[in-house]
Amino acid sequence: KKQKPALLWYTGLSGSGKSTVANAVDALLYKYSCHSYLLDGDNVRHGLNGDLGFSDEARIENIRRISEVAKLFLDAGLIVSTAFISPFASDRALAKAKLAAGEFIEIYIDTPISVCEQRDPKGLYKKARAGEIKDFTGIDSNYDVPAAPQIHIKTAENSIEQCAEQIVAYLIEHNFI
Ligand code: GGZ
Repeated sequence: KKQKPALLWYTGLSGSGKSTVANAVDALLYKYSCHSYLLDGDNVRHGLNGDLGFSDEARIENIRRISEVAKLFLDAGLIVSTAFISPFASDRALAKAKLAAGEFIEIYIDTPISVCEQRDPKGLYKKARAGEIKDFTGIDSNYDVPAAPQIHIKTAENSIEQCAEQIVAYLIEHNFI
């Protein structure tokens, strides 16, 4: 059975678990013999978008380029995942509008900021609270909570494996894989 191209658009706060869940989903997709690719900060913000910071304008351009690159991968037939905060609903809507109906799957990684801040794997929340980092999402930069995500993930209540299974179940149910 052939896979159908899809864009798994992860959105959520820093430390919410976007990359972790997306990597777990990608590992499952590999087991299902699917051809997939994951775009995240590691392979995009250091390369293609190395010139961009975290002002509103820079984030808008970050997401615009990511959505264009994702579209290219979709054209090649892949199941693409993007794991970026993507804080603005208007930019997520623009990404969705570039694709065919149903191809854009918004995945809200809904982790309370208190939990993200407790995890603080890179010490960024601490720095943001201390005023050493400005424009930090959830502190002094806005995050628009998705109004109607296709998939709603709670990492504080479920294991990574359960979260990944929930997403793969959606893909099976909607005949993407
Ligand atoms: C938010 C920041 C900031 C500021 C650096 N605000 O937890 P991380 O480290 O690995 O993920 C965050 C990442 C956010 O980059 P994105 O490309 O996903 O953001 S956006 O979609 O809004 O363009 C965090 C780190 O970069 N980081 N400064 N001020 N996150």
